[in-house]
Amino acid sequence: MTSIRSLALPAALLACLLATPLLATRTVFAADAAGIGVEDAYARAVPPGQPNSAVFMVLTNTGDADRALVAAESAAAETVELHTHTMADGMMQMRRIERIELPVGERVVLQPGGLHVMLIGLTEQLEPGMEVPLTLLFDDGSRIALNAPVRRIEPVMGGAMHGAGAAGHMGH
Ligand SMILES: [Cu+2]
Repeated sequence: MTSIRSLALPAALLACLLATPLLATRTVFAADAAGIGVEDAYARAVPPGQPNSAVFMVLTNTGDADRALVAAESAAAETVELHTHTMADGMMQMRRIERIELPVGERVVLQPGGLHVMLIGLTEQLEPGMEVPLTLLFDDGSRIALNAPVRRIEPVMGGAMHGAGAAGHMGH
């Protein structure tokens, strides 16, 4: 099976990513790009036939200005959107948002049941052991490229995932 990783990044950038674990923290590398640290990025493994998935991570604004994540790109999906979960009519629902605010000094957690980077129309089934290439775009025009390892994630919001009309969005 072809790994999504093979779709990925220019050699120089890939070398940089591979070198990252040698640094004290991943934040050191990412902050070079945008004053934003990216930690613990991972993508949700999906069963066969599931066309969508999501990527989660922790973003820390280590710079001196408020920032926002305004878009993301990935070769792993036809469409990539920024999403959050909100309560509507007593039910937790996912919806698209324009940006994820990253105030100075704050740590913003993208996690199941909350903020996430939505992968819509997967180009390949995501299985543990694979990595999803992802580029984050910020409001100052800067970008951070990373590879998010695929992990199996147990549903954490059991009840919320079973709402009517949520079938297409199960598990995010
Ligand atoms: Cu979503």
